[in-house]
Amino acid sequence: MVECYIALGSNLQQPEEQLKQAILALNQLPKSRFVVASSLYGSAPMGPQDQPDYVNAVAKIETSLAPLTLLDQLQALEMAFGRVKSERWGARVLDLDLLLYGDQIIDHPRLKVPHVGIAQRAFVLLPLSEIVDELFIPKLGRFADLLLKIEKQTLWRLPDESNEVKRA
Ligand code: ROI
Repeated sequence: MVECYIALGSNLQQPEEQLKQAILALNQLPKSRFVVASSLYGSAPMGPQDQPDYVNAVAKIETSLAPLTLLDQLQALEMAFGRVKSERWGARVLDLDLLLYGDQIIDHPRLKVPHVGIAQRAFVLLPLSEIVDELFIPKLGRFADLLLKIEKQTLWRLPDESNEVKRA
């Protein structure tokens, strides 16, 4: 089994509910074990500003699926949640990004791991910091150093009521 981290994001159709359902769906992935999810965070959109705020989280799983098979599974979930491919960096019902696949570097037309945006995105790094202590990210270095370097972005942890499902 390989340890993987997946970023979740939504800013359409009750994003908080979308993320809760998506976390439940990640629990059902074949040949995988769900480990933990971060709290849910609200975040101002990165990219075009004429779209709603996002809800973001990060989940950790262990899997014996190959990287592209895992990607297929994640993309099938995005479709099942009603994602339609629209403009680049536009609003979406559900985004599932494979951030890390063990310590592998993957450079495939369909999949780049570590995920390209990881180091610049507070809405990825902050949730991730809740669920990892030490992590070495291939090509980028120590996770703790990335956290120190991140530029200020608007991000807020959603209230406890929104985060109750994962403590059940
Ligand atoms: N901005 C935020 N805050 N959260 C996201 O998940 C997110 N995802 C994206 C873009 C459009 C880059 N902006 C985002 O894909």
